Amino acid sequence: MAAGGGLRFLLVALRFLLVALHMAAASAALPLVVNTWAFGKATETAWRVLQMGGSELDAVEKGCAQCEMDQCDGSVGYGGSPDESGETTLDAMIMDGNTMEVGAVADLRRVKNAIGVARKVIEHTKHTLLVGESASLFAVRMGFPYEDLTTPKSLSMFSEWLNQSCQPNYWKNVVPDSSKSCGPYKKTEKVICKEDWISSQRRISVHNHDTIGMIVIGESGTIASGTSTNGAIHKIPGRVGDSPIAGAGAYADSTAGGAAATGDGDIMMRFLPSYQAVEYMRMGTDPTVACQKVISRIRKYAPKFFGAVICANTTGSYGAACNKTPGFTQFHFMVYNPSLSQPSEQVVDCI
Ligand code: SD4
Repeated sequence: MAAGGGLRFLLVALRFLLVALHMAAASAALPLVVNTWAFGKATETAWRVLQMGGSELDAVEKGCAQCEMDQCDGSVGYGGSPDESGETTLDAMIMDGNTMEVGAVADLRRVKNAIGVARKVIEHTKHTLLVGESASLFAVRMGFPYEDLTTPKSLSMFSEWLNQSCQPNYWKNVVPDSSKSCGPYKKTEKVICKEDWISSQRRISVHNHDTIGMIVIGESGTIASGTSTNGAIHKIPGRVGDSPIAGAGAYADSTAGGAAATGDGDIMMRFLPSYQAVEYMRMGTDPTVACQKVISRIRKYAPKFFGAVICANTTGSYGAACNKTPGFTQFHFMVYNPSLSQPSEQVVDCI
């Protein structure tokens, strides 16, 4: 009897060990594609690019471009997040974790393939970030067509907002009172400088999130990352968020790891969360914990900010974290690695 019990215990222990080994292998296999939200077609495209012999940068570019074409969640790419004048503008970046080169565009107008243009910034300039009309001119020189980014849907979002007295918006310390009426606004004499962190929750939330952030790690350990977004709905024209900023929207260093962020960029970019997460992983911190640490740091100042971060280290281990708020308790992200036969949607409970 006792010997039988011992054997059974041994078998159970062995099974646990096998499951644990399998899980370790599943979470640390290369190559790896991880991206924000349940944007599975983007994951699949990036994976296919790698399988066909493309580079990690190619995979990030084409994966994010898939979302730009599909208007993932109706909001990456054209036809989403109209600004205060009704125009859709795009932000994107791509980073090479071997050379630490970054190409980025911000406030890009009338060009759909923002991450494609960002890639051209790496390939054909010595700059890092091009913005606004001049970025569009650069895009045209690089062979991208001018296209209208407005759609019937973005027009109706814009007119709905106008009909709601331009609520919500991003102004403060102005007259007329921006919490009640549309502009044009003038500055008030009295300026209340304290940031209303709480109100940020109203502006970008789980209902209007926009960003694909992607990390790709090749078999050799080369890491690339990137983002593409149409930013914050009803933004003040000229507003640029975290997504095209290296270290904020995404970061990659083939000697440490990769990370990408999504959420309220006006708040998140002040903390360079992607850079910070990569630095935590460089010190040996597990990717999930690295993601959690950057979320906790931001939360000290902005308890109700909307945001999430994905992290992956050089071995192919990955994780994610998000800030728990009443409307946002779980974050969905996508993973593809050799232990999976298709893109896998994963969920993490927010902290
Ligand atoms: C921005 N971070 O422009 C982007 C928006 C976003 O999920 O990621 N929403 O602020």
